[in-house]
Amino acid sequence: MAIRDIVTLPDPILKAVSEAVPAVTDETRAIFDDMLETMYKAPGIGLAAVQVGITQRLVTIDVSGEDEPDAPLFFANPEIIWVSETVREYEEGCLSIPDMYDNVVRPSEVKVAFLDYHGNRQELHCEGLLATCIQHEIDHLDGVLFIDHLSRLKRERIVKKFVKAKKR
Ligand code: GNR
Ligand code: NI
Repeated sequence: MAIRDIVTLPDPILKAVSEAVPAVTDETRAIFDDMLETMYKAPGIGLAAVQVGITQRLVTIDVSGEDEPDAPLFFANPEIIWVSETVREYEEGCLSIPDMYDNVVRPSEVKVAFLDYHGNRQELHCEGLLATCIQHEIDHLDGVLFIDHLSRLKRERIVKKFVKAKKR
């Protein structure tokens, strides 16, 4: 396992649409393992492969609390197959735009189909923080960041502030 560098704004790779994996192989699992280690080290609750420069549709998530045992989740080719009509607003952040936060409104529950760590097809009903996080991560696979859900004014303010902070 290895910790990989996390790509930050304004790297254009963050706008890339990632490619579906044809199958979950040992090579895929090696990427999953590195992603999990990188995510825990950051620390973050989710990571998309594109954030470590790999444009494959792979996501790791762990929304367990600090005093709970680790509960890693691995998603290959995750697809949202159902969304609730109810929404939830949550203050999001992103490891690719460190220290910038704003409220994003998304469906409060989603059902996701994906291939797990072993390549088995699964469906998972997500709510709460997990629902917010999986939607944030699937957005990354489509080149979308949480700031793309904000008004242009708010987005441009965050990008400007981040780029300025990064230069210091
Ligand atoms: O660590 C993270 N926290 C977070 C908080 C609210 C909504 C989404 C997230 S995901 C983020 C890690 C990250 O950037 N994943 O892509
Ligand atoms: Ni992110």
